Amino acid sequence: MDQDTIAALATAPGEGGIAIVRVSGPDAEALLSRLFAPPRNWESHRMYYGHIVYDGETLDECMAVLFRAPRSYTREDVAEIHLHGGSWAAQTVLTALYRLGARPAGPGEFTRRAFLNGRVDLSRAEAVMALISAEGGRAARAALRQLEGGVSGFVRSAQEELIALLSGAAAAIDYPEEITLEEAASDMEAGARRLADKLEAACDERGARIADQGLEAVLCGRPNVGKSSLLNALARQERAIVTDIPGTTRDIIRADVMIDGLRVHFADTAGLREGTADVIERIGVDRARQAIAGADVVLAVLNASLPLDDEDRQLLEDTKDAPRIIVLNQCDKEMVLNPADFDDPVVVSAQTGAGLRDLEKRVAAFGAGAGESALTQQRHMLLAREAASSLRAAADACARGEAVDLAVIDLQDALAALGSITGEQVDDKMIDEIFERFCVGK
Ligand SMILES: Nc1nc2c(ncn2[C@@H]2O[C@H](COP(=O)(O)OP(=O)(O)OP(=O)(O)O)[C@@H](O)[C@H]2O)c(=O)[nH]1
Ligand SMILES: [Mg+2]
Repeated sequence: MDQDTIAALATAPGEGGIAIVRVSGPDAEALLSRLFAPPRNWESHRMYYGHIVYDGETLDECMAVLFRAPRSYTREDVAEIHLHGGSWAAQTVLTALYRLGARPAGPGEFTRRAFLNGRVDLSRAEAVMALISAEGGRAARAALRQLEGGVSGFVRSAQEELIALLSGAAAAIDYPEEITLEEAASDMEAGARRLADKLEAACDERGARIADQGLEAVLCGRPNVGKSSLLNALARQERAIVTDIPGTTRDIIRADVMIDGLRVHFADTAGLREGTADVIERIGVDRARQAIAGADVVLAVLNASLPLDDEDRQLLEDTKDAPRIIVLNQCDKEMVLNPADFDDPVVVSAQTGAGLRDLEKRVAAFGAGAGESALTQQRHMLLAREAASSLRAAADACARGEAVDLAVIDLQDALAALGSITGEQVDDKMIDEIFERFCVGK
């Protein structure tokens, strides 16, 4: 256990209704008693009303609570002082605490203590950070599942399967009359491949990225079909300039929209046309093509009130293998294009808003399942893949008829990689790296 007592602002700095100062360590109760008036007989987990008084001066009116070890966030004695929001009161109280011997907490230090004192495993500690920084409902849900032990549970069951494989091998080595080495090798090969498949299936990098950072949706189409108008309608604000002059948009214009808990980054691009003499427009068209290549979903926009031209046909051809939604815009006008001629199009009007909700749902469907795989954090996926590749090496060794003991070494490597996910086997440097990504006060 760390012997010093740490303190920091636990709430976000800046204006707010309340600011919470958190203190953790052996002196938490003594420090709280020094500052809190009137004197109280602190009962654990109970809020008290009073004032913070230091050096004869009343710093703020407050509510305070003491969580006695081990029933606290860090498993140490923890005091929380709820002050009026705004940074002044909290800063003066923190200064007083530091003068009385508390040390300013480093980033993530409270959660680090929770981990070191065995209250949470590493994957849950990381979930706390993921939850704090979650940008949308989907990212938050993934973090919450992790916090509730989803990752730990998954890792534990994989470890159990691995241990079963290892004990099967041990049995074959120790009792050759009960099970032949060939049988043991073929069981181990099958088991190792099965578990490697399971670990790889649990990693969905694309889904994790989409849940965490959002979905890239790119609006493209020939000039004047209404891409910028659609962007503005989806963003519910005038982001892009709209005119009836073809070639209005040159730079990529972005707008972030939340659709059913999923963050979607819409990008409006320059109208695609060949042979324009305008240098700026040509650069814009190149950028548009790059954006299309990197999109999670491409919205190929057509003007439904005009017949298809060569540029439309080229766009449909160029995007046919991409994740794509065909959007027939300007349906408020007389329709010339027949929706039945297109592959599952969405018929909309940027002007009246008709069909926009359908379009949103179709876009969000490209993020379906994002963040719902068992593992969603880069570090965890990396280790799971490492374990899977050790398992495949073990399986290959068995298939080649090599000694079972050789495969056992690979299985042990896999076990070590899995252990690093929950922190059963981690070194100090890794712990430092993980907790340094936290903010102060957590
Ligand atoms: N009636 C009607 N007019 C629309 C609709 N969408 C766009 N327009 C009009 O079409 C013209 C072009 O719209 P923009 O949104 O600038 O088209 P764009 O595709 O961004 O064009 P570029 O930036 O030049 O590539 C403007 O005059 C819009 O008001 C629609 O759904 N219905
Ligand atoms: Mg435009």
